[in-house]
Amino acid sequence: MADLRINGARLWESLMTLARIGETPRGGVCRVALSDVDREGRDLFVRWAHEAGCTVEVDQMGNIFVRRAGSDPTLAPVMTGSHLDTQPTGGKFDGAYGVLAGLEVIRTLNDANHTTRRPVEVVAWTNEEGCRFAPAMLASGVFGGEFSLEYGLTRADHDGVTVAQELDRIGYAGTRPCGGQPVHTFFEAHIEQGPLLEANECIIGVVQGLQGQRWFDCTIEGMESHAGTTPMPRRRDALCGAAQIVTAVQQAALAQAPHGVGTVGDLRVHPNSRNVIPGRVNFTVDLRHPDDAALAAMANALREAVAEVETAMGLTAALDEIWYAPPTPFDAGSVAAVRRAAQNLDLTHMDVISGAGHDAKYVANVCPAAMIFIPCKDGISHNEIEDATPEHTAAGCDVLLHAILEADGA
Ligand code: HGY
Ligand code: MN
Ligand code: MN
Repeated sequence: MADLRINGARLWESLMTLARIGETPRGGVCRVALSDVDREGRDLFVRWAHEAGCTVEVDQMGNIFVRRAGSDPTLAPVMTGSHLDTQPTGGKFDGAYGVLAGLEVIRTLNDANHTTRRPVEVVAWTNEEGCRFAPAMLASGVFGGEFSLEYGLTRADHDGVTVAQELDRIGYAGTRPCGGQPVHTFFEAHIEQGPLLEANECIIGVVQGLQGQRWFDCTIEGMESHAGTTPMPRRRDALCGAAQIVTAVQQAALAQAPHGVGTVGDLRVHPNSRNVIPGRVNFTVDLRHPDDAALAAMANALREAVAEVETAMGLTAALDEIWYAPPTPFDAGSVAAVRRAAQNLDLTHMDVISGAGHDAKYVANVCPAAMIFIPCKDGISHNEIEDATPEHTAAGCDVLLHAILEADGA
């Protein structure tokens, strides 16, 4: 089996076919979680799974489990997978690569007529991105026991529509319990979404773990009034207050250079009229750092900035920390299996820490887990121009294949 290789052309073709579902005019993909387009992508994956002779189960959070039987059904499966949902201006590879690389491993094992001892499962996790329903990695989080099922199902989007309602609507409200099943090992293949592999001319990232992140929702209340008649000293301008906090987020991250990052990605102004002083602003804050203490310092700096704006500008602020995900190291044995596979395949590789969150983070709560990164062009992701190469997608999938085969033999 050491000489077994996946079919890179078939994998690339599958990636390009899936990318047509939700494709955007700029060549990206918009398959926001539990939308009709997400359902179309799910349906395609399920069809391909059946064509590959697999069984398919859907759990209570809509996670899709594709299983290829092994010789001993009593053994816990070796699992892989990622997510099919994307950002609104997402790319062809974020998430989709890990799901279709898993499917390609199954197709390759079928071609080789190889029966593994353990079942091999490929999972498409619901709502990894967290852009429609916060927090991110919601459904893998329920599977990994980080969040309750009730919490997961009741997360609502900006229109108040819940995960449960959307799972029902698109026909993916499964009956399989979410979590509680044994998993031997979980491997996730993903584009790096950053610049390190390209900068170091490496094809494979051996992911040591994920950095920590804290998400906040912030509401600033001021006073709507006339843009023309209200003198500046009498204003309580919620957007001016929010603007100071946005700058404070940037300063908090820069103060923890080079690894600290801080982002305000979603900001809504009320009433959003050009000649009304904004009375309310709602926005999100995403803070991340590989070191927990530095991350806590960034969060404290944010809280201080919010308090200052309240006092100085006569505004009312509510800062709600909705999610804390500490830095997570992966299982050393599984990380070593990824490294061995890259070495045996003679692929350039380097150790990396993931700047992005991934489903492997929460699956690691219940079993040994590790990740395989491949480069993406200029390190760009969460952007419609996200790009990768057929060579790299194939190489990462070969590493996934051999890491799975090693785990199967373990
Ligand atoms: O935000 C992230 O890191 C991931 O894309 N959910
Ligand atoms: Mn992703
Ligand atoms: Mn993403």
